[in-house]
Amino acid sequence: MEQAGESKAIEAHLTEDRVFPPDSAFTAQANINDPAVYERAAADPQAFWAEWAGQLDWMTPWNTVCEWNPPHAKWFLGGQLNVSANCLDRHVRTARRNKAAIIFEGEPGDTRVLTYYDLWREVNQFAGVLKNLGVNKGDRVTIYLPMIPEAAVAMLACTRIGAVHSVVFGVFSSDSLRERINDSQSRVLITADGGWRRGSVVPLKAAADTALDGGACPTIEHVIVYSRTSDPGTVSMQEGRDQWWHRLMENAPARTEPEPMDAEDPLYILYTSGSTGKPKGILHTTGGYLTQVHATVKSVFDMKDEDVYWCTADVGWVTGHSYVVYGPLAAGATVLMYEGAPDWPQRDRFWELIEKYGVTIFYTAPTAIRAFMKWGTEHPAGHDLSSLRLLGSVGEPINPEAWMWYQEHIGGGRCPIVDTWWQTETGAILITPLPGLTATKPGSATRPFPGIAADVVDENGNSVPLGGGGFLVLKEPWPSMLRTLWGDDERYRNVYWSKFDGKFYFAGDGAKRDDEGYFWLLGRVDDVMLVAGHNISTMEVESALVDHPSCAEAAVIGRTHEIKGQAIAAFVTVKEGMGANSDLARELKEHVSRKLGAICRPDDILFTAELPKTRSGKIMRRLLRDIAEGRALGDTTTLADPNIVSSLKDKYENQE
Ligand code: 6R9
Repeated sequence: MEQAGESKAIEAHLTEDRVFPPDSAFTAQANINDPAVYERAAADPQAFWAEWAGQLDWMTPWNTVCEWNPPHAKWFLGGQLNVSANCLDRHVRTARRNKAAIIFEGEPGDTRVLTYYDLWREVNQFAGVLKNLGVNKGDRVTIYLPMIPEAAVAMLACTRIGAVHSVVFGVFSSDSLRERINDSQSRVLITADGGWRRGSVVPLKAAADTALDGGACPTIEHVIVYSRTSDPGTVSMQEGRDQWWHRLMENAPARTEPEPMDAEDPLYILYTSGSTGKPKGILHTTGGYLTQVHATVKSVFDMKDEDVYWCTADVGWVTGHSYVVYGPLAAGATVLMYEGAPDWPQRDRFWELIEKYGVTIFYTAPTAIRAFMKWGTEHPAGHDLSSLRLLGSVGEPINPEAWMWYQEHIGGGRCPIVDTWWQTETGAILITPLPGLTATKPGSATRPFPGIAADVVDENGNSVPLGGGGFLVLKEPWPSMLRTLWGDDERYRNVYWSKFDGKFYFAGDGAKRDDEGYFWLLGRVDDVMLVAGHNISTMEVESALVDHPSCAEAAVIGRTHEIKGQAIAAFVTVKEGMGANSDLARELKEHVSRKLGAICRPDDILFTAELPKTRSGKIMRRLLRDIAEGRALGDTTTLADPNIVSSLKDKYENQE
């Protein structure tokens, strides 16, 4: 989101009456089961957050909970702590010492279990490696690794010595890597020879070499290479610059003491792509961030010592930072980490893993759920998923149809679903059910987490009455919020704070609230369509399409129309074995019309085998708009598969 959309109010068309009250047995055992938590937190949010912060290990206590000079917040001022000490040392002093911290399964089927003590030992040593290479507190380190335990080791080792990490998603190109290294001015790059994806090697070291070629990243002094996929003898290493991880570890000290960090010291930078311009370096700091990721893991995922928790996100995404590494490890949880693709070697790999490790909590994205729906129910049905007790969703609005499928075919009708709304910028979950308290409705992220002041407002910043739609804003600071954009505070103010004159944080999303105050996320406001004077959310039309038994996934956009202003165009993938033809197209248009009203009826339906998505699985409607308007395609660097848009472009142009 670079500028905010123009819409006045987003109309709500979709109705959803199904309600699932919390199960009394679940509530009885839940970490949070006193409904008064909402009022208590609303009455004194600072006291609420201070209570959670008090559950961490502090080296020096804070003296001020929150200092708010809009748009800059500081939390737990005066306090000092270390993130790796909170994720490791305090557990190693207890019976968790020998508990599995990370259960790893590589795509080829290799497995490793690291206990808290193992992870503590590795992090101590690797922190020593970084120190020996001259990395100091405040220095930046770029991490470009596959989804392997060393990614967590590298991140935690940085936090141990106070270095600021910038993780770059392992499948990003050399250009993206170079841009991110140079923006953060990293001194060290940590990478691997490669990682496994669908049976092939993703050549990370080769991509890193291209990024660094010819002195293109002048700040990089050292490259550390982990050997994952090949014989070290076959990898090209640059003398004086590149060193093997395993060699460095041989000479590392056994212990590296955790550095006391101020609560507001930078913890990490994570780049997200803006729709225009260079990527934004989201900056998170130490004390508030750890407080909120820990609080949400305990409250939203109901994390217990007995759980086996699996979040399928890559560490290169914020979900991997907050809910694979920092939140769960701060809570002393057992985390399953899987390297590869869900359909390798077969489409049941995820269900096989859940059965194999007895996973109890499973957190994934709607895009994955829709892929599972498309592949058919026989894959989960072939496995015993009875260990599961809680399911989560994140990344996009989840269509009611996908929600129902998830509940029935994965959760066995028994598991609460937490649909969690948040962003790279928010650091942690902000809108979500609490599984022991909240009655859920398919497609709604339900209510703000206790202590979070979310609202839906109109163009003038006035709160929209219940039942209406508008812009999602945050009216008070929260501990894990971004502090600024790395090196560009002015852009931070412009992007997030300018729409409502510095008063509210504007998330860039549209939302409506129902009569009970439940939040229904409607997607990015930049995607909202204006059809004959009506503001229609792409998300609602997509949900109506996915509700049809033949439709697997849909992406909807507005294209220019002489009379209506915009006409609705839908790109649709169908389920396995369904015929994509003009009869179905007609039927789908009718179906949407019946569900949402004639105003929402798509003018065009184009069938396609795949939709263009970012690497974190979000549909890129901006590119579909370019296709439909016959424009040159905008920035495609964050696409998972750039071939999809070019073939769609051909298809679109030839149908007309
Ligand atoms: C965590 C993450 C943030 C954007 C956000 C919104 C969308 C995420 C959602 C959701 C509806 C949910 N989003 N979770 N929309 N319901 N449960 O995804 O961070 O990659 O920064 O994306 O994703 O549009 O603004 P990030």
